Amino acid sequence: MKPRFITLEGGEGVGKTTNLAFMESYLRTRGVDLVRTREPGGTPLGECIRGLLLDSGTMTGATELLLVFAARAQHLNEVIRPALAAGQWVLCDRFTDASYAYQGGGRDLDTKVIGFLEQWVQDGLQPDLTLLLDTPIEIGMSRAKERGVTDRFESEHLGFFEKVRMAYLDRAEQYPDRIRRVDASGSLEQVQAGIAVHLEQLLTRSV
Ligand code: Z5A
Repeated sequence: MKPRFITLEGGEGVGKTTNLAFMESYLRTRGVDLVRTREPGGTPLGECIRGLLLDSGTMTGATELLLVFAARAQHLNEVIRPALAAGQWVLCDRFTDASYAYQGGGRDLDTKVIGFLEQWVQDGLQPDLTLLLDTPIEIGMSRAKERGVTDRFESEHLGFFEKVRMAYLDRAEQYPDRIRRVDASGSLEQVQAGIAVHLEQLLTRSV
């Protein structure tokens, strides 16, 4: 099987972590050898950058954008490209669509700058499949709140998350072949049934 690069995206508390575990076990059951990773993070340096992004005080949007791409450059070099080259699938919690959604949508940064960084750092590498877990903001926020801990992003106002969601939905419209929206507002069983449909399509795709 050709190694695939799959990313999982969505706003606050939509269930990425929960469903990534489901996706990992679904694919492993089908005989897929994979690496599960996340952004920002995935490498020792990337995890340090993640700490800065989530826990430091004020930060400009430009600083945020440069940090997520710094972590991504390291992640691609140390984890993602080597895994794909070794024939392993890569399952990644968030990737560059998050930069378009959070920094482009949420922080109103110029998407041309994001596009330039994307081209420079990724050099044409794109996920084969991106699942966008989508719920009305209130559902995701209330799920996240139940967990109790709040980071720098989670302290943002509702308008910020609305803009993030809209930017994600715009991306899905722009790249319908790669980004598949999954309704994440139902029960876990319903969401996972939706995810499984897309995984099956990928498992049976020959190119
Ligand atoms: N960021 C960025 O700005 N730019 C970038 O380029 C990148 C990232 C890559 C950290 O991401 C931050 O980095 C992120 C954007 C920024 N900030 N935010 N917000 P993260 O992915 O680590 O953080 P997160 O979005 O806050 O993820 P999360 O809080 O861990 O949420 P989640 O993984 O989507 O949800 P979960 O933990 O799986 O589920 C939340 C709860 O809901 C949990 O108790 C579940 O049991 C429950 N749940 C899940 N699904 C269901 C259903 N269907 N029904 C009922 N309950 C459910």
